Amino acid sequence: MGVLKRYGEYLPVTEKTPAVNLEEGSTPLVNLERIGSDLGVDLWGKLEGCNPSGSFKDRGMVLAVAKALEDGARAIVCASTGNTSASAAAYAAHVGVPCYVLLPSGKVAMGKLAQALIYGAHVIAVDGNFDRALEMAREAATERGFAIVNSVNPYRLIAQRTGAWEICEFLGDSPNLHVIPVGNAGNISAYWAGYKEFRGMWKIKGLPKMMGFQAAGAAPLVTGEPCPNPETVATAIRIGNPVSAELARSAVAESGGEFNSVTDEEIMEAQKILAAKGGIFAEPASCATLAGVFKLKREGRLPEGSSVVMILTGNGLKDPDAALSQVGEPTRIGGTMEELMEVLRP
Ligand code: AN7
Repeated sequence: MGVLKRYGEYLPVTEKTPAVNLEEGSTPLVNLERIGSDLGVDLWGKLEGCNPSGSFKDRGMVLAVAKALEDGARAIVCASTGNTSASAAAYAAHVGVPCYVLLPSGKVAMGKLAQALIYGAHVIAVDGNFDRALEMAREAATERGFAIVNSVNPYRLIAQRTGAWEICEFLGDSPNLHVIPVGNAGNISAYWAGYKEFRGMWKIKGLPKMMGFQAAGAAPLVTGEPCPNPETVATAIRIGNPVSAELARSAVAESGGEFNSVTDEEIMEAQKILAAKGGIFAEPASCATLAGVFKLKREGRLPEGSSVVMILTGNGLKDPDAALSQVGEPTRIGGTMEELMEVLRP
């Protein structure tokens, strides 16, 4: 029913806030039995790729855009590795407000670029990485009086907490481990706040350990210092200087969790396994979660029987190039039944 409608009473929504709604949120939480039983855990995937623009960004964007409208903003602006721009462009189009998006040139997955363009945003390709594009977007917002809808906008993280509430409502408790990809570090911070708040309001017993996974080539929270030239196949999390680093550090420390990194090879292998043994096609950044769970298992640090929720942040269809680069070709045949029978072997 949309995040503002389902959770409006727990969000900063007033009678003046426009009821923006693309039916975001309420995403499936799927039990991944085949993969989980191999690992000896109760493994769940939260399918954030089922949101209207195909990523978790819609949860927070709906409130950020509603508040921008309420405040009379003339336009919205963001920098993005792809998903924020797709989401901002979608909501801007839905409500009819101009949208400017700054993207690191050549480093955004094809589906996300197509989304921003088809939704009618002004798309600006910046010769620089995401971190630089974000600095520029922030300055431009101040200069022009536009609403910035990156996660420096507090409404984004406030509404992203709803993901944690949905998980707790569905499971009847929090999971033991919350496994999540980390880029700009907003989502892990929002989930932690969400779990703590849910415990206060609805009296669940536990809180999860927050396990944040970064790509090895863009892992500032693992190394402890900004990464000037982030590089990874998981372009969504190709971020060297996370805005919400401090909040994320507290989330991990308070929960007794950790930051860790996974290589591009591990990410792509996990993407294949999630698809071929789970029936879920998630984009590479999202698959840092399963790669991380495998890593914990290899290191003997995945407690037997624990409940593990992975936040599968974005839809695999956004980045078909990444998937195609690691699978074989279709089996080609002419149009005869003989040839078909030849290849239909068990
Ligand atoms: C699929 O779109 O930063 O740690 O500009 O698209 O909250 O930043 C995307 C981030 C994980 C990391 N998974 O979340 C952007 C952008 C996917 C993402 C992340 C992103 P944060």
